[in-house]
This record gives sequence, C-alpha cells and structure tokens, in this order.
Amino acid sequence: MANISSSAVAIPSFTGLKSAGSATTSKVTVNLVSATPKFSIKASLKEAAGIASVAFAASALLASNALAAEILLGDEDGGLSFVPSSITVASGEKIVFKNNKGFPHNVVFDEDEIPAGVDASKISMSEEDLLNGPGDTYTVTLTEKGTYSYYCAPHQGAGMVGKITVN
Ligand SMILES: [Cu+2]
Repeated sequence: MANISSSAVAIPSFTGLKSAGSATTSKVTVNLVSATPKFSIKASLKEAAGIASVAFAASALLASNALAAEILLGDEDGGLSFVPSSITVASGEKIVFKNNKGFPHNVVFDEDEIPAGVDASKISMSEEDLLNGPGDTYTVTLTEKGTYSYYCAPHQGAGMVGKITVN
C-alpha cells in the first residue's frame, strides 16, 4: 500500500467577485502529515473551506462599504441637481446614482468631457432611458483616471450636471 505522507489543498480566492481592478489573490494551503490519510484529508478540506468563507466575508464587506459612492438625483427640495454634484472616487470604485426627488432623471456622460479612449455610450444610460421611481438606481464603475462630466438629459438645460474625478 502506498503511504500518503502529505497532501495539499489550494483554494484560489474569490477574485471574480471583487469590483475593483486591483484584485488581491490569496491562497489557502493546508498541508498535513498523517498515518490515516483518508480521514485527515476530509478534515483538512473542511478546515480550508472555513478559512475561505472568512476571506469571502471580508472581501464582500469591503465591496459593499468601502468601495461605493452614492450620488442622489434631485435634492431634498426637489431641485434639479446631483447631490453631491462633484465627487472624487478611486479607480474601480462603484458609483451608485439613486433617484431622490424631481424625477424622472438619467445619467449621460458627455463624450467630449471624459478621458480619451473612454466610450461614453458604455458608461451612460441612453438619453431616452429614464429612472422613474423613487429609489431607482443606475450603477457605473469608472477605471480610467481623469475627469468625467455628465448630465441628466431631461434637465441639462436647467443645470442638472455633475462631475466625477477618478484618481
Ligand atoms: Cu434630472
């Protein structure tokens, strides 16, 4: 009979679930030396899974809290503005536009006022697409560093414009 003296279990971390471009890759490796290989391998798999779910919980927390910015569409008095109208975010940070008051609103990036090489249509809602209900959201992630100007198509003339700086 072959005597298994060592085995390793490697679990790649949940990089696919992260929204940021700077994904962290970590590995959980469990080594064991045992005279009863079958039983011990099972136990080590269980242990490795436990470590992996702790890592998962930590990265989910990071994604939902630290890496998200919120911009309200319409101020508390129903004024036609983005609140705040100017923000700075990290590259890859999730930006959530949330319908507040005075809707319908939408979010359209100005193709002439975004970093070179960025396709405005890929980060914008279409001009005709509107957020109609309270609390409706539109989420975008910007990775190219620079300054982005955007507006609400129905209310651009009324001054509903905003700026996002990605650094
Ligand atoms: Cu609007």
